[in-house]
Amino acid sequence: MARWSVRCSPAMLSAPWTDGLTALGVRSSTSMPEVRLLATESSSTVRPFNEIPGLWKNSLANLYNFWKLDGFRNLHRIMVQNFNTFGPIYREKVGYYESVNIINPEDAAILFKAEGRYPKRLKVEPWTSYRDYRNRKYGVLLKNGDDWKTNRVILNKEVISPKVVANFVPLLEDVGLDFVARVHKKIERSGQNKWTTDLSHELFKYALESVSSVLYGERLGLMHDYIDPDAQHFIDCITVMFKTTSPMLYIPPSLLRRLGAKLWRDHVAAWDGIFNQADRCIHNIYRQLRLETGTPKKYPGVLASLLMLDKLSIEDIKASITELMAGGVDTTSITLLWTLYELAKHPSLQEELRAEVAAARAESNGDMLEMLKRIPLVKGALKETLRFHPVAVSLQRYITEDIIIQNYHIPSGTLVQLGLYAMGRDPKVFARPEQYQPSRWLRTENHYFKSLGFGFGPRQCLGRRIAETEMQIFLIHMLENFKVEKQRHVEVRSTFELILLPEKPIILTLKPLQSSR
Ligand code: 2DC
Repeated sequence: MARWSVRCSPAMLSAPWTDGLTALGVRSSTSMPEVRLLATESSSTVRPFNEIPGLWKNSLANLYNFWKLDGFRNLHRIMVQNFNTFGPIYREKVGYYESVNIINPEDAAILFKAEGRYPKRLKVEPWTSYRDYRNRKYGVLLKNGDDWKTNRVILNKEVISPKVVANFVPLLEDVGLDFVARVHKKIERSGQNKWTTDLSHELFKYALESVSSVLYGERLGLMHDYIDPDAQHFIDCITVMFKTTSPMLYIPPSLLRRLGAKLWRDHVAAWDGIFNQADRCIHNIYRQLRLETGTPKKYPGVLASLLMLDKLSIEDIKASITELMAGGVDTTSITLLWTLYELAKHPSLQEELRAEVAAARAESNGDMLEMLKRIPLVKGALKETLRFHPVAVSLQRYITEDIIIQNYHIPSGTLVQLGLYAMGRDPKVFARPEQYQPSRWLRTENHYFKSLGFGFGPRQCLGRRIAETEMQIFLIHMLENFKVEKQRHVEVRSTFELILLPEKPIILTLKPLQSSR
């Protein structure tokens, strides 16, 4: 089978194939003569959509197989297996959803160039069903078309533009310092000069405290010993919400709702809990804002900024703020947990990162915003974590024009998925993928469409800058204060619960760097 890929314009599809070949020949004649050879041999006819390999003919049988393989929890590994069986492109139909799957960065580039003006990803049906059922508005995550664009453009300015990120830094730094103080206290109380624990609960609180402080400009107080039971309930609801979503990707929620199934009821209860907590936070800020007069002295948070800007309806603002709050807990905390786990496995890398942070601190007189510009290896570590342990198993788009990938014609309107987890572990894409090497993200290598942990383009993760800043600040503080260690080598795999997460608890030990404090 000829294996090559090249960027194609839609014109190449309708034009006589010689045009395509000329384009190819010109592009590759100097660097890759073998590509031209293959092209003349086999691409005189681009192969039709129906010839893409894969199991797409019997969707019910596939659903049954999927279920037998425990596919609801193994989606990522099944995708890897499918790429091994069928090659870099395959078609699939499981239950009611049909897609073309790809794995190469060059093909991802073709996909994202065909995403159109209103990029659309796979609809997470249980999430829209809940909102329809409870009569709540969709936030920017679930909106499409013009409505999506208008909201997204306004939100971008308040959430991911570099200008506002500077406002987040002092807020996030406070949370980071409180987290460190809390760990020191735990270590002291243990009487053993170390603290061994499953950090996930602490990280959930850190993440919720961080995202809330950015959104609301106010602290929830989750770094104390006593924590508000409502906040804990919110955290638990998010976990249940994700967990109950994945089976409903394949079994229509409308059906489960009519059957009164427990899965649907649990899902509704989880979202109810999430919305109630978010509503309370939003209401609180809204009331304060009406009492205040004049412009605030300090940065008031994303919500207050949006309300004062007065460009989106209050209902639209609430919907997107709720999504950011719900989306900003498990995603960052799990990424941080994986990162600490990798640092514990690689003590010398840990030292290297610590040295980078120390140098950055010295050079920037402790100014956090300046420090963040001087920690390329720490940033590389986060990219490396997202490569090996991505939050999202895949990125998807409904393409808005015909494209050619791996010499197959894919018609406009098709759902095309990039297997992000599979790509991150493919030795053809990343040399020695099993090794954790933050340095591979330094400028020496080619990163063309390889760093996709937050997606790509105008539909990429809206919370990206909050998440990145929050995680960088966390790592800086942790590296400056503690050594991370782990017990014997135990390999922890990922499990799919809509997002990918560790299949079992990760136990880590934190030791203070200066042992006599
Ligand atoms: C799950 O096959 C697997 O960022 C499906 O913070 C395809 C799919 C579609 C949308 C993806 C989802 C997967 C994983 C979780 C994602 C989601 C879009 C946004 C969401 C990637 C890959 C996430 C985690 C958001 C969640 C915010 C929400 C709680 C309001």
